[in-house]
Amino acid sequence: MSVGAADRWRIGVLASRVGVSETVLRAWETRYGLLQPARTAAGYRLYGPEDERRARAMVEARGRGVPAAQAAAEVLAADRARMPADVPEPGHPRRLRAVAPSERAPVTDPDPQPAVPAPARDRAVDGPPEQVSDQVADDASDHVPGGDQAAASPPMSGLRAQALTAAQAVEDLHTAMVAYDTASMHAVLDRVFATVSVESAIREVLFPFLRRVGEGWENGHLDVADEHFASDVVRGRLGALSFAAGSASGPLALLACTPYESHDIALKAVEVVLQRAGWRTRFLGAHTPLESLKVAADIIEPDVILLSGSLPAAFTGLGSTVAELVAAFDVYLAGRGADETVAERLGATYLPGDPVDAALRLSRVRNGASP
Ligand code: B12
Repeated sequence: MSVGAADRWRIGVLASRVGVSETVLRAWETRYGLLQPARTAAGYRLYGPEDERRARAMVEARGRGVPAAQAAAEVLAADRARMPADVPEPGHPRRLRAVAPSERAPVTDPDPQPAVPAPARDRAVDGPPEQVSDQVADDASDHVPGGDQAAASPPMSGLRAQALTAAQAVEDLHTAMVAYDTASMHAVLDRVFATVSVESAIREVLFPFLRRVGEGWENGHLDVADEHFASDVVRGRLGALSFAAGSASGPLALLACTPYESHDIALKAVEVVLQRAGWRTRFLGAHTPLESLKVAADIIEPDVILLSGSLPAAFTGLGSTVAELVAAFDVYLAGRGADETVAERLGATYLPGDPVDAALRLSRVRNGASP
């Protein structure tokens, strides 16, 4: 049967014909290869009757309660059984190859869940992180919507009987990210932050997600645009958390990246955790000239300066201002670009560990413990 122009539809049309959202269709396409749109000259997807048939079969299977991954596998298997050998199979790898079949752990339903309203922002000042974690998990357990279980991945720490696992959340974030679906990314993050402590969310979801984005960029499966988009969502979320006032009287930390350093998300995470531990913070962010850092430090007189650098050369060629900073303030170095040797060379102190560890370690040091 030949397919004419009238039988090709944009995604919105297919969505209304089949009765699911565009987001769900995109997820079924990127995740399971269920749909095989053609492209217009301008790059828009055009779907045809075969796509509609597969989408309807998927809807029908989902209606019977079949989990999404299984439903897609059944629809695609039925198609393969019907097809002559020389016809390209549905479910072919796509440019973004968001999740290759072999990589697919048991998956959750990509159908967007209703977003759980984020709990009140004042959760950030509930108390020390260790106490917050379990409390938040308990409070949230009634509100987290269910969904298909990712039975193979362990639940996030502090999590009781909820359906959400860290691996599943990372997976869902990735699926929404490759579809440039900001709302679904925030819906996933709403669920995460409603379920575990901020510290667990950072360590078990946000960073693994960023690392996965980095791998995707490195191996060519993701575009720089994806990386920028993902970074913006994560950083925005951490920025919103760090907006909390924090303590009015705790120690004061001045946070900055070295002059050539763009990566400031980890430092933002340190800020969030420090604030939750009762610190006051001032954040100067990426590409901070050391002379400017010194100007700010002279004005606010921080108890601690934390300099962050991810790139190997982040702490080289910094000039003489470092010596002035180190002479006047308690300066710590952190990030991939820092280690004991670098810190010793600059007369500063190395702060090891991931951002959550580092922030908690800094707090302990301020309370008299050794680093
Ligand atoms: C987001 C991102 C960006 C964003 C940054 C946005 C932002 N506002 O931060 C943008 C797009 C700007 C960017 C730019 C570049 N990026 Co980039 N980027 C990333 C990505 C995907 C996530 C970074 C991140 O926040 N990770 C979260 C942190 C917590 O995880 P982590 O890096 O594994 O860090 C561990 C420890 O080192 C430690 N840690 C790291 N930083 C800090 C900081 C503090 C304070 C503390 C306490 C601990 C700590 O915590 C983690 C342990 O759990 C990573 C991939 C990855 N693996 O992380 C690449 C990555 C870091 N980028 C990389 C590169 C090469 C670049 C560019 C040079 C690319 C280019 N050619 O332009 C530029 C750098 C420009 C510059 N002058 O800095 C490489 C670095 C390789 C290397 N070591 O040299 C990575 C690893 C990607 C890759 N796989 O190759 N990037």
